[in-house]
Order: sequence, then structure tokens, then C-alpha cells
Amino acid sequence: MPRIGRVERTTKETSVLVEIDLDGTGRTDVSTGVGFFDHMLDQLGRHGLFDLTVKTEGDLHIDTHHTIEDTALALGAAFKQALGDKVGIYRFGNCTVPLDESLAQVTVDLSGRPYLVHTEPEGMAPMIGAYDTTMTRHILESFVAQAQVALHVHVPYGRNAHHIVECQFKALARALRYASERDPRAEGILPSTKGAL
Ligand SMILES: [Mn+2]
Repeated sequence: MPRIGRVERTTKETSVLVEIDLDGTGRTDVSTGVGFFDHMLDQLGRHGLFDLTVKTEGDLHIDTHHTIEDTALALGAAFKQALGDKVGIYRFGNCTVPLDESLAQVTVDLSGRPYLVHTEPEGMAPMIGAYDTTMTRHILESFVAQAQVALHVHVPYGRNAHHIVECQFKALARALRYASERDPRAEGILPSTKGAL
């Protein structure tokens, strides 16, 4: 049974297509018009071993905000769709990833309930290319709202803004991979005593 999500979302501000295959090989085809954000989505696919297609055409003549936010919303929705009934998966995942001087610690519960806890160093450079660094939290908020997961992302230290953001996406990718992977000991078992996730 393939675990694939596909979401198309069109508003007056953006047109977004996201396709994700949770059991992929990390092959990505990403284009949002925001170079650094494309780089982060590539990290997500590669290190999550998700096949990921993202095509966003947004109102970049205003700024990159709607383009990034709406892509993150569609990504969360596609991820949730691909998870399906969550039977036989690990459910929880965590990963700590260093990138030179920066460190990201990510823990996720595919709980069905949206919750984000996010901390990162103060005083980061405001921009990485056209990417506004305050958007990282907004991406995570948007993803969590649609994917309906509990996500804790912490960067206890770091200096370079590119490193600080990139290590978060790498650790997020790997934590999502671990949580969504099939647990060979749990075939046919829903990882919840409540009977629903
Ligand atoms: Mn917004």
C-alpha cells in the first residue's frame, strides 16, 4: 500500500502543488521561487528519504511570505494524507543534528494534535538570500497545523543563520522519517491505547 499524499492549493496569493511519498528514496523536485527555501525542502526530502515534489507560484512581487507559508501548509496536509491510518508505524521520532557550530534537536509525535514548541538563538541575521529567518517558526507552525503533529524544535546554540536554519530542517526530516517508518514489530498495530491517532 503506497503512502502518498498529494495536495493542490490555489488562492489569490499562491498556487501550490505538493506530492510526497513517505517510502521514497529522497528524490526531490522542488521549485518555489525562493532559493534558500528550496534548499531546505531538498533537505527535508533527502534526509527524510521522502520523494518530494513541490511546485509553488506565489506573489513574490509582494514578498516571500505567502509563498513560503502556503507551501508549508500544503506540505503538512500532504504529509498527513500520506500517513493514512498510522497503523504499524513508530509514531515517535527524534534526531539531533549538528551543522558545524549549530545544533538542532527535533522530537515529533504523530499524535493527531497540533502543537509546536520552538526555540532558536536570538539575534540571528534577518535574511538568508530572500529568506526571512523569522519564517522558520512560521513554516513549522503551518506544517504542524495541517499535519496535526506535536513538534518540538530546539536550537540551543548556533551562530551562522544558514547553519541554524539548515540543521533544523535536517533534524526535522530525520525525526519525521523515524516517526513515520513502519515498525516491523508492530504490523497491523495502531501505536495508541486510545484506538485512534
Ligand atoms: Mn502568515
